[in-house]
Amino acid sequence: MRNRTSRRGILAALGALTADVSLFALMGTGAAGAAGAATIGPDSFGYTATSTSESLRTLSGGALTLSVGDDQVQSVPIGFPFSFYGTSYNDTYVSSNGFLSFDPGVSQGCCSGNTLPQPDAVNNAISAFWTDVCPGTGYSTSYCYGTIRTETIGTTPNREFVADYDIVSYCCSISGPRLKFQIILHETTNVIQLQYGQLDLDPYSRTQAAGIEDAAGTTGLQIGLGELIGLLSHGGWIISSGPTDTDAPIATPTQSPAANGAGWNNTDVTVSWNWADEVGGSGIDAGNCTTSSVSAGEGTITLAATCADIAGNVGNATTTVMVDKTDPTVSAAASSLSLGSHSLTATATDVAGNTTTTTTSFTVTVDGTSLCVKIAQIVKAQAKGQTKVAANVLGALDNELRAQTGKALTAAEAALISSLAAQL
Ligand SMILES: [Ca+2]
Ligand SMILES: [Ca+2]
Ligand SMILES: [Ca+2]
Repeated sequence: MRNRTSRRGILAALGALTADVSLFALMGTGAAGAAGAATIGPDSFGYTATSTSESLRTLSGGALTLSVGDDQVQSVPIGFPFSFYGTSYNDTYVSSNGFLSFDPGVSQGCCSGNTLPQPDAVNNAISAFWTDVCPGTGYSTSYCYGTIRTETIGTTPNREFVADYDIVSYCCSISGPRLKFQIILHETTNVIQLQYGQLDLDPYSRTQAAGIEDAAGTTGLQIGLGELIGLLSHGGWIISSGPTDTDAPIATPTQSPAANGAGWNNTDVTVSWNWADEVGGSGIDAGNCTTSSVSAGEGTITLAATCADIAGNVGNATTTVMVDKTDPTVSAAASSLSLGSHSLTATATDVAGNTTTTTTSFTVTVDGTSLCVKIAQIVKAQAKGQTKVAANVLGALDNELRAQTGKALTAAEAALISSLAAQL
């Protein structure tokens, strides 16, 4: 609510800030949980709140910017059925004062938070930071700051409805303190997540409330009431009615394109991790999970990924792909060929499927050195007892001599070499 406090009044309120900071949290039945987490509850329905680290969601450009100004409520579709205290809802009513409700007739909650639970004008509600928040939209554009946006993100069955109080102000200070916090509703698991980024002090010291309460306002969980900046800043709370989740998500990686029958790929490989939490678990925290990975380079490549569930359990996974993007090389000896011009074509395919076809043109000639090489091949083959090889080379030599008789060699020279070779 717009409060035309005098400059003197503002200064007096600022002077009281130091004392107010210590008025933290009328914490419920708080108890130390795993990994230093605080837990509150359960309430009589079975909801328990557990502290977590900051994990703010990033909304897309397609998010809905609510048109609410100071102290107003807007109806927004959740995008999936969400169960709260045993009743399923498709729509929620977002108040510009830091909470949402499932009651179409809910009050906008001006101008400070209240005890949770308590039967009053705000019931059936999830309060992230219920106090006199004021976005710079609607009729309060000229004297407040920031926007409230909503979006349903992710894919079925792990979608999330996010109400994002995006750098909004308290009433009514367009250039004053800023607030960034989110209320996240999870599909399927019906887990509630409260996330906090920047929370600046309220110079007016109005009461802030965080927690949940049922439709009657008689059952609920109070995470905090009072000055909550120190309790909530850059952290989060998970509120769930399910059993305690201590199991990390599991990956079932698949790769694209698929490997060939020998297990190889000849291009980079994309691995989709396909995370899932255990049946009855809190569900994967999609914002903190590796969706896919792409290999780089060649050889046997190990890819790694992580995924947290809503309760904060972190799963790790690795998978190995084999990538060969290099074509094989083709080579052949020309020594068995006859003299003259040749054109040879050869094709080779490696196990990864890379294929090379090479065509080469060349001319075989003969000189003293190559003749000696030929003779040496015959001698070597004979020394190894490879009589067939020796005979083939000798035959080839004979052919070449005949071909060169009267050209590179005189008839007499050819006859002499042939007779000498025959003695080998
Ligand atoms: Ca209430
Ligand atoms: Ca307000
Ligand atoms: Ca789990």
